[in-house]
Amino acid sequence: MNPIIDHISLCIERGKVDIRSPYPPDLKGQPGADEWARDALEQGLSPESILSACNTGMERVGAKFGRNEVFVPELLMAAKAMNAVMAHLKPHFQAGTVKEKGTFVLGTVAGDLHDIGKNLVSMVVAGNGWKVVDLGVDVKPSKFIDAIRQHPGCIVGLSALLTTTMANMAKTVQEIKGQLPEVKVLVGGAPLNQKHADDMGADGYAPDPQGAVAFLNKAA
Ligand code: B12
Repeated sequence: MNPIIDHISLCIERGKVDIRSPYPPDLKGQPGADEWARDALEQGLSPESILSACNTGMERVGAKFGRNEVFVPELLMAAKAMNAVMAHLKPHFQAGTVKEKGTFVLGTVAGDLHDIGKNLVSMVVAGNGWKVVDLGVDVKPSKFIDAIRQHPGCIVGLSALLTTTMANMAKTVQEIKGQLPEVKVLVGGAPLNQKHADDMGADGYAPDPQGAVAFLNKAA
């Protein structure tokens, strides 16, 4: 495996954003996620392999968090490092946009502040020819409904990363379906599976951005 991939995973896991970042102290003065991502692309590594390296880093820091070995500040630094990589990847995922196929209204549900996965879905879906209306994080059902009314014919995507906010996701699906039954709703996020989606009354579940694109292209 290319050593740059390991560097990227490590920078995400340790929250090393760029060479100027003094955090973490033992990596001070060394290149960070920003520089390694740029080098990786210059060396011809694929955006997908770089993204996969980021996910490895995120999984590792998430597992450490689960074992109480690191805390929220470390997760925030990991997120910041991942955002530095995503800034390099964005043009690659958005390349090749042709005529818009439709509108995808996307957001992280109420109570949930995780947006890295949602942002990836947004980038890849936009890169596949869809207009994305990103409502951000902590989005209440009423805000989704307002956006749907502003974009007739849209398809909706909901993201949740916490088992606790899955209940808010279910409520959001129910409120959308109650008021606008014709609107198709796709759900995703690490704690979810197809059964959760079915139980919530969603039209689809996808584990990743590629699955979201497949759902949208089929639903369009
Ligand atoms: C970074 C992070 C944070 C950052 C988020 C920063 C940000 N801007 O997003 C911060 C520090 C804010 C944070 C806070 C918290 N976090 Co946190 N966090 C993480 C961490 C480490 C990584 C998440 C991530 O970005 N993964 C990488 C992305 C690319 O993956 P993803 O989000 O799963 O998205 C992919 C798929 O799920 C899918 N997808 C996502 N959304 C959608 C939507 C659609 C429509 C589709 C189709 C697909 C899809 O596609 C994406 C790309 O493949 C995870 C651990 C982990 N390994 O996941 C914990 C984790 C999610 N957090 C956790 C917890 C507990 C918290 C806190 C409660 C901690 C606390 N005590 O305060 C708070 C909650 C804050 C809140 N109200 O939301 C737990 C959740 C446990 C649970 N199951 O409920 C985890 C699992 C850590 C753990 N091991 O315990 N966190």
